[in-house]
Amino acid sequence: RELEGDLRIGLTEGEFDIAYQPLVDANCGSIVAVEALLRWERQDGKKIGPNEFIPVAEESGIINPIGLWVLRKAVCDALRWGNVTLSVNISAAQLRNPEFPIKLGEILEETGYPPHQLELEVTETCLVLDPVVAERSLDVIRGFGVRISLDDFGTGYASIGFLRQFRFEKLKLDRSLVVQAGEDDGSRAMMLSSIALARALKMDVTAEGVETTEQADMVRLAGADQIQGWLYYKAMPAEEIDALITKQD
Ligand code: G
Ligand code: G
Ligand code: MN
Ligand code: NA
Repeated sequence: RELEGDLRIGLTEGEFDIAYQPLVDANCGSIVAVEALLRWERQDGKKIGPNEFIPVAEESGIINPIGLWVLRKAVCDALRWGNVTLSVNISAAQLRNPEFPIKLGEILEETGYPPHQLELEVTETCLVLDPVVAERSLDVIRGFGVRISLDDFGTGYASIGFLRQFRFEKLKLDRSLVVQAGEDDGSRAMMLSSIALARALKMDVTAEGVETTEQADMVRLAGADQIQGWLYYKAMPAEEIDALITKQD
C-alpha cells in the first residue's frame, strides 16, 4: 500500500525515467531497435526495479497512467533516432483497459511518430487472462500500423495455436532459453525449433539476454534476426543512444 502511494507521488514528481537497450541486427551488428525499460529513483536516492514495482502498479491500476507516460516519453525520445524501431513493454492491465488503444492513437497523432516504427511487447499472461478483449485491442492497435511482439517466449506455456491465433509480428526468445540452449541438447532443440516455427509463421525473431559470443553465434546460426544482450549493449540513458546513433549514421 505504501509503495502504491509512492508510485503516485513518483509519477507527479518526475521520479521516473527510461533506459534504452539497443537490439542489433544479428548479421551486421548495427542498431536496429531499442527497448524502453522503466527506471524509478525516489527522492531519497533509492532505486527500485520494475520487477518490484510493476506488479504493485498493475494491481492498483496506476500502471495505466505510468504506461502512458512511458509511451509518450519514449516516442518523443525516439523521434530523434531516425528509422530505429522503438519497443515498449505493455502489461496485462493496460491491454485490458478499453481506453488504451484510444490513448495510444492520440499519442501517435500528437507526436507524429511513425506507427510502423513502434512495437509493443506483450507477454502470454497479458493475453490468456482475457483473450477476447486482448484480441480486440490488438486489432485496433495493429490498425494504426503498430507491431506486436510476444516477449519472454520460452518461459511459459505459449502453444503453437496461440502463436497462430495472435499472429505476432515478432517473437522474443527469453534469456533463460538462450542460456540453457548453450548448456543442454533438449533446450537447444527447443530454441532451434522455436526459431524455425516463428520464421515459418513469418515472424521476426529476437534472441534476448545474449552475453557471450558463443550464444550470439548459436542464435545467429539458428536464424535469429536480432540480438539483444549485454554482449552488445546494456540499457542506457537516452543521451547515450543519441550519441551511438549519430556515430552509426
Ligand atoms: O531491465 P529490467 O530490469 O528493467 O526489466 C525488468 C522487467 O520489467 C522486464 O520484464 C520488463 O519487461 C519490465 N518492464 C520494464 N519497463 C517496463 C514498462 O515500461 N512497462 C511494463 N509493463 N513493464 C516494464
Ligand atoms: O522481460 P523483458 O525481456 O522485457 O526484460 C528485459 C530484461 O532483461 C531487463 O531487465 C534487462 O535489463 C535484462 N537484460 C537485457 N539483456 C540482458 C543480458 O544480456 N543479461 C541479463 N542478465 N539481463 C539482461
Ligand atoms: Mn521486454
Ligand atoms: Na524477456
